[in-house]
Amino acid sequence: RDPVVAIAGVTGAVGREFIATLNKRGFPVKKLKALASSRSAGQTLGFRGETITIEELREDSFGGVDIALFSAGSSVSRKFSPSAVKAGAVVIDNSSAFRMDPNVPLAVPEINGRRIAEHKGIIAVPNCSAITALMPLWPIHQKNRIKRMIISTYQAASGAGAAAMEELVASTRANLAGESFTPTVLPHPYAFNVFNHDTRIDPETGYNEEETKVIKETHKIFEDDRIAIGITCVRVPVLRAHSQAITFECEKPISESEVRRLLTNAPGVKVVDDRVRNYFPMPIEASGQDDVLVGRIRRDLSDPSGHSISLFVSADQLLKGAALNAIQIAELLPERVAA
Ligand code: 11C
Repeated sequence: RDPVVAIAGVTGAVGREFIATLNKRGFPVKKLKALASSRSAGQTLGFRGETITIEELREDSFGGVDIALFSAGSSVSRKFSPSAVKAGAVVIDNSSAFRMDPNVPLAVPEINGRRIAEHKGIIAVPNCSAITALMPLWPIHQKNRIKRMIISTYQAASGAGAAAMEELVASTRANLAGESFTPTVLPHPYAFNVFNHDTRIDPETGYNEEETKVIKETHKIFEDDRIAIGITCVRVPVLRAHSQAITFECEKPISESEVRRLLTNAPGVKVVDDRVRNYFPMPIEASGQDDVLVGRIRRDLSDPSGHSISLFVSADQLLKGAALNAIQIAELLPERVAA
């Protein structure tokens, strides 16, 4: 039978994309439960011709729910996921709450979809910067182990939520009108600016939490703790797609044409690499697309040994970085596949 699906955090930027993605992929839903904080309870939303009233997320919200999609931050996931699991639901969690738990699969279907069947009630969606980097790196890593990678991110407002997206628009408008604007969501002025990712910096290492997450999650997803990773994560004034400059070093020599061939055949990846037209991945084009765009495929000239390649990547943070990856996981649940 078709599953009863609950969305916790339905009014957030990812929550809205859960609904759009369920519809776009024709995911069968017997009944949708829309859950959010008490602030949004009582509001309504349309789903497949029905009007659904948003209910307050509570411990007893999950009776009869088969699949619970969570995207309301890690403290909400920590508080309410156990009740969902106890009620018999499979939780697909977009937060960082359970990602490093050895009992929780950290899944990108194109990379380690086979891990989904091992779940014990919770499956975690990786951090969006990790998904964006690993989608194009995986097909290469399978053929020629990547032993080192250096990533610089250009992260969009959507990663900090719907309120940050609104702050980017409002602060840009104010800036253009010559008015002052005091940020309340992000720690620094956002319009016409670039700043260090807005997570806590480890005072010892100098790395922000986003960077640390990408390192740890890459090791878990690729099941290879020896990969050396250098990373710098910053926020740029873009609405919803993350970009990254990536340089990686393989164990054996690798050519540009081999990388282009592997990426052309990779599921969920689209090569956009036109040197004549100077046309490469751009967040404005990645926005709204399911595929991770990859281009600027070229030799890393700092490594004359021919083991290293550089890339530029853009992917919709709200789709492959979050909602789409979660729904792809739901599509592969053994409970569903068997039904
Ligand atoms: C950002 N990647 O762009 C973050 C958002 O670990 O799930 C998601 C944080 C996480 O700020």
